[in-house]
Amino acid sequence: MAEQCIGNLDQEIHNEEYHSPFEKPRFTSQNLFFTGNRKIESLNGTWYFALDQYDTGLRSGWFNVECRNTAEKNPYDYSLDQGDCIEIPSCWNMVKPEYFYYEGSAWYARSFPYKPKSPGERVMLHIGAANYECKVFLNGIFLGSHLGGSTPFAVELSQWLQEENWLQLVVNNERTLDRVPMRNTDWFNYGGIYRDVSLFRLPNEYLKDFRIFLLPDNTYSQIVVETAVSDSKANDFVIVTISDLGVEENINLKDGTGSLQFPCTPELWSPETPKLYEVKVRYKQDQVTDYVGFRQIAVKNEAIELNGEPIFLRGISVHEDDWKKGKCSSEENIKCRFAHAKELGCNFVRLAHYPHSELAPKIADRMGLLLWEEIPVYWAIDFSNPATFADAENQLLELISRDMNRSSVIIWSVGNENADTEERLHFMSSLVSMARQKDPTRLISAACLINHENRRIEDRLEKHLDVIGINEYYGWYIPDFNEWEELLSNSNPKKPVVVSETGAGAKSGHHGPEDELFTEENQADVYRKQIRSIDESSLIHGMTPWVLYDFRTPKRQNKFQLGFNRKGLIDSDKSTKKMAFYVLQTYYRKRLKR
Ligand code: GCB
Repeated sequence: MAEQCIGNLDQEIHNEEYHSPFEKPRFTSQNLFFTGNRKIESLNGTWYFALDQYDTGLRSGWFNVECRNTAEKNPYDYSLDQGDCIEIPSCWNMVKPEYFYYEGSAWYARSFPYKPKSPGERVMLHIGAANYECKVFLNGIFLGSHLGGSTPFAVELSQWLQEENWLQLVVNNERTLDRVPMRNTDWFNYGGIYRDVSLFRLPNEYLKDFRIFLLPDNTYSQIVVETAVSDSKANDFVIVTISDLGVEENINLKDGTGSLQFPCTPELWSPETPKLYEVKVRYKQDQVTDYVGFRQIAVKNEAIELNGEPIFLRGISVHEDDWKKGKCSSEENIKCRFAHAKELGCNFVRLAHYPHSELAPKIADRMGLLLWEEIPVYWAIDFSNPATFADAENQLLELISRDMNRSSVIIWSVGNENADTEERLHFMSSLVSMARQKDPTRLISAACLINHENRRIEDRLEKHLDVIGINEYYGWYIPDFNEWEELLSNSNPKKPVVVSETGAGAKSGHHGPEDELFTEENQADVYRKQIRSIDESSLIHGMTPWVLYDFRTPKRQNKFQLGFNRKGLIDSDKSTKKMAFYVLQTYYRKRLKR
């Protein structure tokens, strides 16, 4: 046994299949449970940390408990509880200058004590997000791994817990062709555990899933509840209480799941009246609370309707990016982001290009902002690879499961700017069908490319979508504005179109003539022209220009960019507004009155 610990055995250095024992089981949406507003025991804070560029840890067993005990005697290349440390949540790139461009594996380790508090309790580890793969080891045992850099996952620890425990998380953020996204993106590939790590103590039988929504039948008078409990044989009931609406209903379970529709006329949620109700759910010893708004979003007569009224989506796209903290977003950061959107006059925000923090939709629910949420099916991912599809589908399922009760979320987007091939059509239309089947309360979209050759809004995926997102950069990548106007008059998509991206780059403080690239004047001019044509077009029912803040991306290295995409309306300092900010603000204020 001790021999296995030695990191320089031939077998270990020559074995290129070293990773295969550490891939399965995979933690997927099936492992998630209903978190509601349950009590947590936070595992955030200081963890031991070791970069592991060559995957020596997996090759030579850095999880091996015996190695730790004999480390003094064996030439062992890892100290579990000595050496470097890191805070969770964080992106390692932002922690030390020498970690900035690191892409690869890193080992996180910490101990924690455990004492049961009630008989039969079950303990779940919940990780808000780790980019991109995360392998979990508890007390030297491999429990499984998760794929997907922006969605939460859960791992039941109960059966392996001891009085003192060592938890090791191995995170790998390599960019590979089969991942979602793949190697090439226009944002920075931050690595690490950048959302909360928590323990939840659940009773032996607990609520696994709980969804509550207004039935989208135009009557605004029926609430639907769907639930599932941990025991797939349960035939008892779950109780739902909404005191402010005088609701107390039993939902009968059959084989662990149950649903109920009952009459109820809540005050409707909207950006102007973001009314949330306290919803309490009880199942045996398990009690959970959620705060939920009730609204209906639909497409009617080629327009988007919120609660039966046509709505123009005055939006802005945002990345989860901070020049100091990377992808790590605190409640304060998100509130600041949304406050800027509100100041612009937005009623809508596109959370691009991957699921943002779970706090974002919770805050949007309270602040009254509609959201577009998206999975990173971005550019040329490997559409013909079934494993890539399984990964993308699971990311979407995890997102839906996480945010199902968030009234702010009105659109699921299944991807961004993917070439119109057979494989992509099959891949993305399958995602659309799955999302529709899982969630009847939201619209499905994707940010599509336009057909420049035919000068039309034209993409075979459109027929599967409720809302057609189009990314167009007339005035920037394509200088000829006439083509855009021709394209609009040429198109008749018979579905509402949202301009999911448009914009221009400008370095804040750089001024010059309107036709000089990267000046604030040029960016403002592009916005003026875009706004004029969008305003005049009856096809367009919303817009989310690109982008609220300048953001970090290795792709952009000219003298104005220096590692940042400069299409922000606000500088990466998150306070200096460019001229175009005010151009869009003026338009949105005018649009509000119509
Ligand atoms: C796009 C992409 C977005 C880029 C943007 C740009 O179309 O969807 O991720 O950052 O263009 O700035 O070129």
